[in-house]
Amino acid sequence: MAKPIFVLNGPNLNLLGLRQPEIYGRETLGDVEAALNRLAGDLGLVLECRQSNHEGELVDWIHEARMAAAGILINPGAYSHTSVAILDALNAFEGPVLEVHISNIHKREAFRHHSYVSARAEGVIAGFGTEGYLLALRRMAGLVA
Ligand code: CA2
Repeated sequence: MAKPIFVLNGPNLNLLGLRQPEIYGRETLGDVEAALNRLAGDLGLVLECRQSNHEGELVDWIHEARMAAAGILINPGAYSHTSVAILDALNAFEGPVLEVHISNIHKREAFRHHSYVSARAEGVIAGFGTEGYLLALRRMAGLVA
């Protein structure tokens, strides 16, 4: 059986749809994951969707992906801007990595303009709202085909 795509969401993204809809929209993380799973079915992909508020847990899941995943679609949340540990873990993963940000990080505070993860990602989507996850998944289908 084909390996799944790991869809990893970082800290505070469990609050999607519950707070700050003007920045992050009204869809919950459950809504986003359901839409991703529907699209994955059309694309012939299987997803493993996880969210964590803990840097080390995300690192552990990226290590797990080395054996278990065909690709990683990740919104590292605020860890994008701080985590060399997540970058190092992604550098040890051999498959494609796509980075998603719901908001346009370049239009926001200066500290959000740099992402460590972007140095490893095949592609980055920012500012397309939650639709960015779906666009990234379409791209992922091409990368793992
Ligand atoms: O735009 C994105 O997707 C971000 O990765 C979201 C992170 C932020 O730190 C990054 O700079 C950009 C924050 C996620 C917080 O998500 C919330 C959602 C609803 C309510 C509160 C927080």
